[in-house]
Amino acid sequence: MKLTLIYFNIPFWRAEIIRLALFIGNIEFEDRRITGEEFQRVKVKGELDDGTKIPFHQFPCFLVNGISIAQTGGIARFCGKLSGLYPKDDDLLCAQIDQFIDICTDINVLISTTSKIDNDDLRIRRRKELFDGDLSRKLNILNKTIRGDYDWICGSDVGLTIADLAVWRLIGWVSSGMLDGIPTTFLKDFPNIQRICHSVENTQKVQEWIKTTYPKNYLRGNY
Ligand SMILES: N[C@@H](CCC(=O)N[C@@H](CS)C(=O)NCC(=O)O)C(=O)O
Repeated sequence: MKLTLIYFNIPFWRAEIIRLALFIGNIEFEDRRITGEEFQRVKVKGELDDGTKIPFHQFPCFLVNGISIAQTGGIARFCGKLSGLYPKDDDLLCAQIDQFIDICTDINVLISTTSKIDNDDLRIRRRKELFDGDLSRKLNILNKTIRGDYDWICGSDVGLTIADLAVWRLIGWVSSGMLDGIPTTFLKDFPNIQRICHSVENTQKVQEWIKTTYPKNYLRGNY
């Protein structure tokens, strides 16, 4: 099976959940990284310059033997099944994992509403308001939803799943300092989220991936 992930040249959670699931599972894939210029053309045409179809004109896009698949959650589940980080025959556990991927999407979308604000002062003000209001509320609920006695979202019997990868990298982005107006030290107030992030950070394959693929001095997050 020929697998290709198409995304930008950044370790954003939408791509990392997929790249890492495959890397951890020792599954070979092409990690194709496109430029911002090509992205602008894809947004209009719905295909790469080489004619590869991009469903919904969005990234990430995943090719399985040349067939294009979109949507972060669906791709992550497909790769998670290949790598053993998502169950193949346990619908309840699947749903428990899915809910965390979807809350990551909700938090991502909440923050993205501020990213299109060009005026620096206004953007920073909006982000401060967001953090003081809806964003902290969501983080608090996420923290409460993760069990206080678990090192992994689904417990130590299950271990690492794509839910842990999603939360770890999304929170890395939110706490990185790249988002002006959002503080970088908030994770200390959300110990259950922080513990999951530490578990993922301390995974040997994750460390290996970071060392070999992340730009030096990349603002990876404040865990
Ligand atoms: N629902 C999609 C959203 C993906 C998404 O918003 N991707 C951004 C890049 S990170 C994008 O392609 N935006 C262009 C657009 O939506 O037109 C998913 O879960 O993958």
